Amino acid sequence: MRYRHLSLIIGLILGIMATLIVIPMFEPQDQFPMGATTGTLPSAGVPLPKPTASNYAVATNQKSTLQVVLEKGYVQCGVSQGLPGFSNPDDRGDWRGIDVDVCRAVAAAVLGDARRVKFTALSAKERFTALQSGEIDILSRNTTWTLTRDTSLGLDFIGVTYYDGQGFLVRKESGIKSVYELKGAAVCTNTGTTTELNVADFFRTNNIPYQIVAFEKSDEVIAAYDAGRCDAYTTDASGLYAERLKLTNIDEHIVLPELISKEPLGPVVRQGDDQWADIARWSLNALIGAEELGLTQKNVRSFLKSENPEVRRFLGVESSFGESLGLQNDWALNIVSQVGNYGESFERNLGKETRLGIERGLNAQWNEGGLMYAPPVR
Ligand SMILES: N[C@@H](CCC(=O)N[C@@H](CS)C(=O)NCC(=O)O)C(=O)O
Repeated sequence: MRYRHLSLIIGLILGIMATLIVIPMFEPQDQFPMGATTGTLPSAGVPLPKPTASNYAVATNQKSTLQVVLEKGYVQCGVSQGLPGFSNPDDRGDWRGIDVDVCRAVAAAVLGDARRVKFTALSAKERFTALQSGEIDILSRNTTWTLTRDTSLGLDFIGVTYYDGQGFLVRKESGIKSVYELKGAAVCTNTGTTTELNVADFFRTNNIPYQIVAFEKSDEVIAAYDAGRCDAYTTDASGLYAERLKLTNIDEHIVLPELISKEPLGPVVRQGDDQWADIARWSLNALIGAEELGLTQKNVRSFLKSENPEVRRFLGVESSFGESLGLQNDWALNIVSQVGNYGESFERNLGKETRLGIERGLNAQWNEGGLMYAPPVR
C-alpha cells in the first residue's frame, strides 16, 4: 500500500515535469522571422520596413549597385557607339534614343533626376566585359536576350525594350528580292553579335554558299557595304532602319522581306544583385505600364488626384511600392514626368515622324496587338 502511494507520487511528479518540458515546445513562436512572408499583406498606409542591404552586398561583401549609384550621384550607362533612334549623340553631344531613355528612367527612379546619367559608348564586342568589370551599372544597347548571355556571362536580362528580328539590305540594281536568292553573296556584318551566328545558321540550314565580311565597328561595316565590298548588309531590322541612314544614297537599297531570327533587345545588369535588377526591371515596366494607364509626360501630374487605385499605386499616392524597391515612393512619377511613357519614347525616337519611320508592330501594347505587357504594380 505504502509502495502504491509512492509510485503514484513519483508518477505525478514525472507527469508534471514532462508537461513543463513539452508545453514550451508548442508555444506560439515568431512564425515569420525577418524577411519571411507573413500571412497578411501590408495594407495601405502601413509603413513597410526599411529596405535591407541587397543580397548582392551581403554575398559579395561589396557595395550594392544601388549604394554605388546613390553615392556617386549618377548611373553609368553602356550604350552603342552611335545607332540613331536607340543610342546616338545629338548635335550637342547629348545621348538620345529609346535605349538611352531606359537609363534615364532608372536615374529618374533612383536619383529623382533623369539627367543624372553618364554614357559609355561600347562596341558589340566590348559591351559585356564593361558590365562584368563594373565599368558600367547597366547595359542598354540593342542587345539580344539569349540563354548563353543570360547564364554563362554572369549577367541578367531584365526585360525587352524592343522586339526585333534580323533582316538584310541589298542594292536594288542587284535584282535580289529574297534572302533565298543570296547564293554566293558576300555578307557584311558586325563581330561579337547574334547577327554573325544567325547568318551561319541560316545559310547552312538552307545550303546556300556565302562569304562573311565582318568588322567590330558598325561604321566600318556600313562603309564596306556602301563601297560595294559586300552584296548584302545584315543586322537587326531596327539596325537596318538606323544604319541605312548613313549610306551615300539610301534610295538605291532595299530591305528584303524576310526576317531570319528573333531578336528581343533588352537592358542587362550584373547577375547576383537582385535589388538592382528589380530597379532596372521595374523602371522599364513603369515606362510600359504608364502607356497602358494613359499616363504621359504632360498629363501625369494631373493623375495625382485620380481615384483609380491602379493609378494611385503606380504614382505612389497609395501604398509604398517605391520603398519595396529601395526607392522613394514617387519613383514612377519621376520616370513618367521626366522621360514620358514607352509609347512616347518610341514615337520620339523611332516612330513615323522620325527619320527611321518605324511602325509599332510587335512593340505595340498587348491590348493593341503587340507584345508590350507590364506586370501590375501591386
Ligand atoms: N542585337 C544583336 C546585334 C547588336 C549590334 O551590335 N548591332 C550593331 C549593328 S546595328 C550595332 O549596334 N551597331 C552600333 C554600334 O556598334 O554602335 C546582338 O545583341 O548581338
